[in-house]
Amino acid sequence: MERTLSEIYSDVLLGHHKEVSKKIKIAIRNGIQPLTIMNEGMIAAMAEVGRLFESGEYYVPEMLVAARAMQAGMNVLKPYLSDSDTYPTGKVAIGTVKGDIHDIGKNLVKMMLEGAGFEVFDLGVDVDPEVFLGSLTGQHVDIIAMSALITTTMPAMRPVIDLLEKSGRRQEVKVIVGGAPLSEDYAHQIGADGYAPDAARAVTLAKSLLLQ
Ligand code: B1M
Repeated sequence: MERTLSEIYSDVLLGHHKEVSKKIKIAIRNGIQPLTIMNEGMIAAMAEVGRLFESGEYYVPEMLVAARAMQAGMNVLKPYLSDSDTYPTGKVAIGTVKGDIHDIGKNLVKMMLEGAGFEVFDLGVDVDPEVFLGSLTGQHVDIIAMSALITTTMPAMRPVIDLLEKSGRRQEVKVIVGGAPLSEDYAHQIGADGYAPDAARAVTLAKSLLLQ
């Protein structure tokens, strides 16, 4: 089991997307839990990609091929990440904030929410505050979910909440935030309804907010 996981880890790190897909299928056949594959094989590899980038051993192209391998693996894992406990289905509009094009974490949150029975509208990356607000038009949305991966794009979350307030629509929707540089405290400061450190806890948070 550990060998397959470490091969998945290395293949994500090196951006071998076909190998990643192949080995994930083998891991699933061998009974390794999808969340173990995701956390120990794939997310751990992306953390190492970040470390290598910081230390100057990786550049943007290496990050990009690793991201492509990660995305290929996520597509294989998607059907296995569903949750049988799907009682409070709701609607979520999710996006990565203005100025930020990182979407792997956002896509993972989306996949896990869908697996838990939520209907998710994906607004994409580099999303303007007006587009978050616009997602409420013509449909009922329970939760707006924002992701940010860079310290300089975190401040793009507050304008979305301010715009919801100015337009008089803040009370009709919950706002949740997440992404590596975020914290519970930051979420509180900007007036969000909740923060989740990872995709699994984003699902728990979304479910709990629907019950409020
Ligand atoms: Co960039 N990048 N990147 N990058 N990148 C980081 C974020 C960085 C930390 C790398 C580093 O220096 N160590 C750094 C930011 C530093 C900072 O904050 N100051 C950085 C930088 C600097 C940049 C550029 C500026 C580089 C450049 O051009 N010089 C540039 C910025 C572009 C832009 O957005 N304007 C850039 C570009 C890129 C690529 C395009 C090459 C690529 C992204 C490809 C893509 O997303 N399609 C990329 C990548 C791959 C990374 C790292 C290596 C990996 C990110 C990732 O996908 N992780 C990243 C380093 C790192 O994270 N260690 C890095 C895996 C993913 C599953 O985790 O997204 O954290 P994450 O999601 C987690 C949680 O955060 C949480 O759930 C997920 C886990 O379950 N979560 C939520 C996320 N969103 C959530 C929302 C929620 C709840 C939970 O509720 C709504």
